[in-house]
Amino acid sequence: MPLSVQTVSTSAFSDQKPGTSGLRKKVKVFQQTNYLENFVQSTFNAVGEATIRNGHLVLGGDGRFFNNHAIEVIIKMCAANGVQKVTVGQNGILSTPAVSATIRKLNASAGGIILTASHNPGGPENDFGIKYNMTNGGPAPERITSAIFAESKIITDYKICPDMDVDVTKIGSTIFEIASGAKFELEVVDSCDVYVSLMKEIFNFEQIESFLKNFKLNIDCLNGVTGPYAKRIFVTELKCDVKSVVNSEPLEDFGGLHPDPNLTYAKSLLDVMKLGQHDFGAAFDGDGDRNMILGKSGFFVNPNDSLAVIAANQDSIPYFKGKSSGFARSMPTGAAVDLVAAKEQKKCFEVPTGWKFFGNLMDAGLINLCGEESFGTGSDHIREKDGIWAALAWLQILADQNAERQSVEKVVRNHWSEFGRNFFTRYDYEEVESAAGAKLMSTVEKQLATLKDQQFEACGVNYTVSLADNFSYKDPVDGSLTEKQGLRIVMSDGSRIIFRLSGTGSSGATIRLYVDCYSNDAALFDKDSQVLKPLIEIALKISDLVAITGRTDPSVIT
Ligand code: G16
Repeated sequence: MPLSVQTVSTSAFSDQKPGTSGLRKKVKVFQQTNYLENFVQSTFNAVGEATIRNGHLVLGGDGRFFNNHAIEVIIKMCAANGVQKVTVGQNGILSTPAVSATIRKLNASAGGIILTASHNPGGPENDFGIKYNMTNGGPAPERITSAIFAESKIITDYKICPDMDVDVTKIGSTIFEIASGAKFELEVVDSCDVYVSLMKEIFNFEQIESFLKNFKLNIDCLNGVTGPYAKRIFVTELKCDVKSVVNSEPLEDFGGLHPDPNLTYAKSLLDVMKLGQHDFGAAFDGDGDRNMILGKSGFFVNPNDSLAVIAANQDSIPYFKGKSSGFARSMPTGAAVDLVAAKEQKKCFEVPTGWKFFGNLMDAGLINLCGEESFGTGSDHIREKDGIWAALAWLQILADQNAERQSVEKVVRNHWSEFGRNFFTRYDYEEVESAAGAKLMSTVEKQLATLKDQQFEACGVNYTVSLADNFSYKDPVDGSLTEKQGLRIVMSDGSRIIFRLSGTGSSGATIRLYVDCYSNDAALFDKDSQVLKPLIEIALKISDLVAITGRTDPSVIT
C-alpha cells in the first residue's frame, strides 16, 4: 500500500540558529516535540524544492545517542518531501569525511545531512547536532545557514510519511511507493567502502604498509565513529597489529569519553605515548574530522605545524603530485603554512573559522590543502576536514623520508630548522555565563580603535600594537562579505592576540584566546611557555578576563 504523506502543524522555535558547523544543542533540547522535524523541514525549505524534490541525499551520523531516532525521522521526512533517493550508512553510521566523500562520489544532487555534535560529549545528558552539506560535499555556507534560521522562525508545518517501515541495518535498496504516485528509494550502504577506496586512491598504501612493519602505531578513536574506518584501514589494509587501534567501537555516549582530540581530552593517548613504546599516535573526534598527531614519547605536533609540514612535503603524497594550487588557514591558525607558501611561491588564504569557508577556494581550484588550529587538516579530496586522512598523510610523509628522518619529532624539528617556529597556544574558557562572554568581547572591542601604536610590556618584553580590528573576510570567489569573525590585536613583530567566542558549544559561552608569535632562533624552539607568556599576560590585561569571568585558569590549553 502506498505510504501516506502527513502534513503536521508545528510552532516555530526561536533558537535554531546554526553555529560554526550546524545546529548543536543538548539532546534534551532535540527531544522536544517537533524540534528535530522543524529544523529538517526548515533546511528543506531553505535549500529549496528545486534541489530537494526528485533529489538524491546522503545521510549518516557519528552514532551518538539520538542518532538512530533522527535517522528514521529524516528518512520519513525525505520521502514526504519528494526526495527520490536517500543513501544512508549502515546502522546510520557515516563519519563526516565519509558523508562528504559519498556526496561527491555519488553526485548526490540534494547534498547530505550529517548528524553529529562533533567533539562535544554524547549521551542522553549531552549533545546532539545536525548540519546540511551542499552538493560539493561541504558544509552549507552562511547564505544557506542564514536562510535555514529564517525559515525556522516562520515554520508552520512539516511533512512526514509516518507509516514508513525504516530499516537501516541491512545493506541494499528498498523502493517505497508514496501516495502522491512518486517512488522513494532507500539505499543502505557499507559505512566504510567509499571512504576507504578514496584513501587508497590518494595514498600509496603499499609504501605505507612496508614502512609500518617497523613502526608501531597507537590510533585512538575515542569511541567515536572512526573505529570501523580505522580498523579497515590500519588493520585490514595496512596489516598493522589489531592492538594498534583502540577505543574503536562507536558508542552512543563515547564510553563517557570527551571525543575531542587534544592534550586535555585525549590524555590517555598522550600517557600511553609517553611510555615510548609506540612511534606514532593519533586521535580523532566523535565524527572523525579532527585529528591530533603525536610522535614517540608523546611529542605533540601542533595542528599549525602539522598543516605546514604536510604542505612542505606534499610531493610525498601521490594525490598531490603535479598539483600546484595554494594553501589556506583560518585566521586564528598560526602562520606556519604561510612560510611554506612563500617559499613555494604559492598563494595562502586567510579565512574565518569554519571549514565552510574553504569550500569556494577548493571548488575554484585556488587551494588544495588547508587547516585550522582546532585540530582540523584536509585537502580538496573532499570538502570537510579529515582526521584519518591527516594520519595517513603523516605516515606517507614518514614512509617517503630517508631512514634518518623516520620520526615525527625529527620531521617537525627539521621543519623548524628550515622555516623557523611559529609558537601558538589557545586558552579555552568553557561554559562561561553568556553575559560574561559578551562583556569580555565588548571590553576588548571598545578598545580596538585606540589600541594602534600603544605599547605594552610584560616579562621584560616590549610590544607595539600595529593593527587592532574585528576580522572580516571577503570571499574572493563569490564576493560575499563575512564580518565580526574575531578580535585581532597584531603587534609590530607579527605576534598576535585573538579573542573569539566559539560557535560550536551547546550552552553558555566558550571564550577562545589565541596567541601566536614567530622566532627563527633555535635556542628558543623548546621554550614555548617562555616565548608566549608575555603575550598571554598582555591579553589578560587588555581583556580583564579574570575579573569578568571569574576564571583564573582556562578549561583547556592547547
Ligand atoms: C567546527 C568547524 C571548524 C571550526 C571548529 C571550531 O569543527 O568545522 O571549521 O574550526 O568548529 O569552531 P569554534 O571555535 O567556533 O568552536 P567541528 O569539528 O566542531 O565540526
